[in-house]
Amino acid sequence: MPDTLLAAEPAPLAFDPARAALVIIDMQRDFLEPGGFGETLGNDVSLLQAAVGPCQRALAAARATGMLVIHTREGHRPDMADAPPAKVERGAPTARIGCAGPMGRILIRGEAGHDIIPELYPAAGEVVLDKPGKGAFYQTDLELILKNRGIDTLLVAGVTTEVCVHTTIREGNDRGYRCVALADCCASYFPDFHRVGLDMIKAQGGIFGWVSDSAALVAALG
Ligand code: C5J
Repeated sequence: MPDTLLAAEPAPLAFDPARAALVIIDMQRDFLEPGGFGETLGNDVSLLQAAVGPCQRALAAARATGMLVIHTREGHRPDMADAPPAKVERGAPTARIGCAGPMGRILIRGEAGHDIIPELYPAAGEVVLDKPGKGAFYQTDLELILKNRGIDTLLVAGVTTEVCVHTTIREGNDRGYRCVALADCCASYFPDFHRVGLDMIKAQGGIFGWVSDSAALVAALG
């Protein structure tokens, strides 16, 4: 398929949709719904709802073109052997990782809270990637999956902008991928961090990549 032009900052990006993947980061109940990990840290989880509609539109466009779709989930094994004590013990949450909450054990694989929100539920055949850290490349087979599919461009959506989205874009950028943050498909508990996080990606001629949005993606793929 010929290159498609995506409106983006700091400059438009020509990409081949057949060599691109939509990577939706951690749109899990644990981050977006009351009673999950995000709320235990004292956050207003309703702030993340803004990204749901734009993510749905980006996901529909990606599915319509047959683009590779990857959903990630942050979380840990039930025995927590992969959960660093430094992560579990940090801060003063109302319930720590692994503790029982209204959606099951906090940030533990297989629990209701760990699952992806119904609005963005993975379709059959889409990749669901479990990750123990913030970045989607760390201790996962993401790089192998991308290599096997000949992917060179990552369109990144999800939560939270300055944490798991940013870490993944930094990891992808260092590995040679063209990384695009879809601004309205990302959200943060801290609106200022969302804005500045996006600014950091596109500054200095695109030091980590590009910033675009769901409408530009839909237009490019349409
Ligand atoms: C956080 C994430 N914020 N998915 N995780 O702890 O961004």
